[in-house]
Amino acid sequence: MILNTMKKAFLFAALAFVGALNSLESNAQCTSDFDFGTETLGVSPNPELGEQFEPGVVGMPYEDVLHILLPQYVLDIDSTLPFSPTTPLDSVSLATITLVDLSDTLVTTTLDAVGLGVTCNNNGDSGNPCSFLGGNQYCAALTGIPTVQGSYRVDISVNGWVTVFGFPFSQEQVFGSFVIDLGEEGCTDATALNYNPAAVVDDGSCILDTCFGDVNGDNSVTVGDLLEILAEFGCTEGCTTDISGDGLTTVADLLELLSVFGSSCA
Ligand SMILES: [Ca+2]
Ligand SMILES: [Ca+2]
Repeated sequence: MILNTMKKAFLFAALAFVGALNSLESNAQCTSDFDFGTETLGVSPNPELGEQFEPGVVGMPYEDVLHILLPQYVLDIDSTLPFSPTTPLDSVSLATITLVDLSDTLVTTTLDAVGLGVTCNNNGDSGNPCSFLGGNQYCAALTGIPTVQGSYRVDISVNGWVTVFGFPFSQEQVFGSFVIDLGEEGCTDATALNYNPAAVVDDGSCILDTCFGDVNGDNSVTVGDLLEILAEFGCTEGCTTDISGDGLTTVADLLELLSVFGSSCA
């Protein structure tokens, strides 16, 4: 009896586990819902518009989606190709994705090696989910948990297929202008005092060098600032030259100013 209950509990646990796996899979599935407007060919993010994959934080779940709109005709991709204007683009399939380490471009790695993977969704249009048909919009989800820090160029190699005089003909093309940064959460402002070069996602912790003593904003502490303080000397409310932080403009501010007099800030 007890054994039977245990068996049932085990079965239930196993089913729940399989269910969890399935739901994980469906979470990774993207939806081809990007608005390309009137374009016949497009990609998002689009490196030509300065767009890139979202940066990833090591140890934190990552997800970004690549949207692709394929044209109906081959010449819409490359008008110099020796095809007629009505030659249809049969399909484009993903061949390989290689990561090139931007700190040493001789070093390459794989998505898998940095903790990421690709899940294509071709809306069920063909057996290979990473095979996309011409004239349609598709997507591929980039998901995982980054395991290493680094800045990588994402070289996406695809095979484009056309049928010429009844023969399938393929051409490989590499898209190498995507970049993905993997690192930490921290201060990403290079001018901040606590700038973290490994930070790829800003967590709002940046402490900016506000150029102490510079009340007239010219990035140096000079007689100009001294005159500003003297002009507001004795101020007790809403003082713009209160550098000591006590709410007043007094001799304390003059002394603070003199302690950094002559300094300049970057
Ligand atoms: Ca100044
Ligand atoms: Ca003061």
